[in-house]
Amino acid sequence: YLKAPRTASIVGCPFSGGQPKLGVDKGPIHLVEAGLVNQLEELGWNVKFDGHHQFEDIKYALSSSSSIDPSAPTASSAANDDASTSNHWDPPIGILKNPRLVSRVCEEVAKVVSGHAKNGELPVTLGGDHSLAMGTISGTLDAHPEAGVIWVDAHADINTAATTESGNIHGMPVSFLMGLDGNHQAFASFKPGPSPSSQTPFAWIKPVLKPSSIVYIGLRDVDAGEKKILKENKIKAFSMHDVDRYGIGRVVEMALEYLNGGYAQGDSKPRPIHLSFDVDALDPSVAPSTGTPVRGGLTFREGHYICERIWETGALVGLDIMEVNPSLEDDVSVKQTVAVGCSLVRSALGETLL
Ligand code: 5AB
Ligand code: MN
Ligand code: MN
Ligand code: MN
Repeated sequence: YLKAPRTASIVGCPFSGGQPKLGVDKGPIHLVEAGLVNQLEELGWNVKFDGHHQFEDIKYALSSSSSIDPSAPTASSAANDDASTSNHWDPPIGILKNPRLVSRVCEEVAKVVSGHAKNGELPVTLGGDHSLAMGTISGTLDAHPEAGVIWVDAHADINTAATTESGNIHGMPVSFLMGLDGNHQAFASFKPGPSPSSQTPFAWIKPVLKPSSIVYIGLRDVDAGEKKILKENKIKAFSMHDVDRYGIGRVVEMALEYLNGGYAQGDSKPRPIHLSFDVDALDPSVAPSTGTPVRGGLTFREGHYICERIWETGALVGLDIMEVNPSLEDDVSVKQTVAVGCSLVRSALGETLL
């Protein structure tokens, strides 16, 4: 299995603002320090990596242009392990935490990913929390408007501002990408101003993801409001129950057939695929160091099989590895989770096929 030599661009995103636990911003640093760049080069890839993205300038621009009263009450300011503790320049909107920061960071990521993709490179984004997928998928769809998304996760990440109970935006990216109603209402009364901090968050996101253009694999912890959204929008989802029932082989075939159904008929070229992989899709015994682990997940092989099979289609145009948190669990667990993150990337980039 030898594909033409290609360039992979590593987009390191040390970002944790979409959820409350510190440490997930260290995920990309650990993945790179574990040797990911060399590993991909050994697979024959030309790898571009010019350091992790620093979102400090975004924070600076937001804070220094803030027109928000610093004395205004903010959300939680209690626990110091709470990365969602809000900044005076980014108070919650409804219960959404860090909305301006998450929005601006994802906007930046969208530009970077789109740029690489339009350059014919394969963007590999290392998170960071899964709110970043608003950026990566916006970027992929900007370069490949016809792409479909395979979202591998324990969670559906499709809460809207109207359904979220946590206010953590890493549980919401899909709803923003689809432009679901529950978000419009939340921002309808927002009065945008001229400074970066006073613009309406997420207004830059084009609702480019059609409900029929995404398939989930691995779901097992879906909120009631999310279940309703999945049903109403007829979104294709393979839960862990389906993985048990059909086996991972048939599940991935069904997912690919679904995305390719009606696509480019008469053309043998498969539909481009963006794979967004949240490591909490894997069982916590396989990937323990992640912020929202849920029992009963994918085995090591099931997770890797998904990556291998998607590589085999030759249609992969974007990859995310999200939610590795090296601050959670013991050293052995961290090493294991980081190693799994690296091997998922290698599998998606062709390692395991002979
Ligand atoms: B992850 C939950 N549905 O909205 C919420 O890790 C969890 O990116 C979201 O999949 C998990 O807060 C987000 C309860
Ligand atoms: Mn998840
Ligand atoms: Mn997720
Ligand atoms: Mn998680």
